[in-house]
Amino acid sequence: MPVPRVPRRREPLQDIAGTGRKRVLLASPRGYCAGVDRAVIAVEKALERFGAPVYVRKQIVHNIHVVTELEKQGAIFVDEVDEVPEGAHVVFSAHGVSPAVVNAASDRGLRAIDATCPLVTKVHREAVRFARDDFEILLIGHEGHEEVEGTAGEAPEHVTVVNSPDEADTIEVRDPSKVVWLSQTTLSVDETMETVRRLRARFPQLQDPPSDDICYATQNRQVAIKKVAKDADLVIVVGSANSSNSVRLVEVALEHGAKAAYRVDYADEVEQAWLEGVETVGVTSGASVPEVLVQEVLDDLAAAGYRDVEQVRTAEEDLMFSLPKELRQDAAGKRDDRALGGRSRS
Ligand code: 2E7
Ligand code: F3S
Repeated sequence: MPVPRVPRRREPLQDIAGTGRKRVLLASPRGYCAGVDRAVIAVEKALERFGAPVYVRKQIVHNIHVVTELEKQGAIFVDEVDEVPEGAHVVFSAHGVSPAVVNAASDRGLRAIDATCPLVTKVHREAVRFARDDFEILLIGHEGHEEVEGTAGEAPEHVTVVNSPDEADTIEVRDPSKVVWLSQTTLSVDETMETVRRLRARFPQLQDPPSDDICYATQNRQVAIKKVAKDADLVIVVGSANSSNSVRLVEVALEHGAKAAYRVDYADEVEQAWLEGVETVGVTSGASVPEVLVQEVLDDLAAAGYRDVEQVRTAEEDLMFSLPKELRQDAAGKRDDRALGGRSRS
């Protein structure tokens, strides 16, 4: 059973007089991307269709609130498919899985529902194709992150993970005339370009991916927070500690002018001391964060005198994905082709 959460701060934030014009700049786009919307709905649909429990391999998305809410509805999160009873339904998380995991689930007779984001599947296909053409793939990303494990697992013999720009200076390749870079979807765009620059300085024949691997949602949220950060004394990013794209938003804010930036899971983690002397608070959220959590931060900020909220919109998002194919038929056997996504519109 999920453990109830103990509030961090019991006292409401105080409206301290003496600060100048208090305001909030609210970044847009923020929050749910199309891949997260689809993955969360996939778990809900699976529960509705097959009944509880439905097993989910890893966190469906990296957000503690989403996971806790789905647990309440009957989802059971496991680390590996060998923890799932034979014959049960298992959902693969939005971050994707390697073929080894797909095979292990099938060997166990599990009924798998693949909620891998289609934009991750695209990167998997690129990895398979370049490996087939005998390229060495330099996968820029964070070792140990589920997405990187899944993508690397498509062609383990061909993939070398490059964790940082500094690693680009030291990695070795077999044949410098046959190298390509691919990347995790949720990296900092600027840092990734720096890694590529340093790789290309060493391997001039390095090939680029056929299209951007850093996804539209990651890029849009970074562009929006850059615009907010240049005018912000403080930036608050709502998102969980293991959410790569949320953590990147804190870093990008600090690199683009925010005087301070913090990540919180919940509004009650915002500390009174952070607001000392602060006129402008920037607010955003990662791609796995439900909007209700942002609203709670805005409510607490309003109590502290930050009632003037201005949206800073740098893009419109309307991408939608259809449900995983295993869920596209309704209980009566009729096709359910409903497109999903776009909840991050605000
Ligand atoms: C899937 C993918 O769940 P997240 O916080 O994941 P990250 O990768 O940022 O830790 O965000 C949504 C998401 C992003 N990328 C889901 Cl591959
Ligand atoms: Fe997919 Fe990008 Fe979201 S890879 S899950 S659209 S952050």
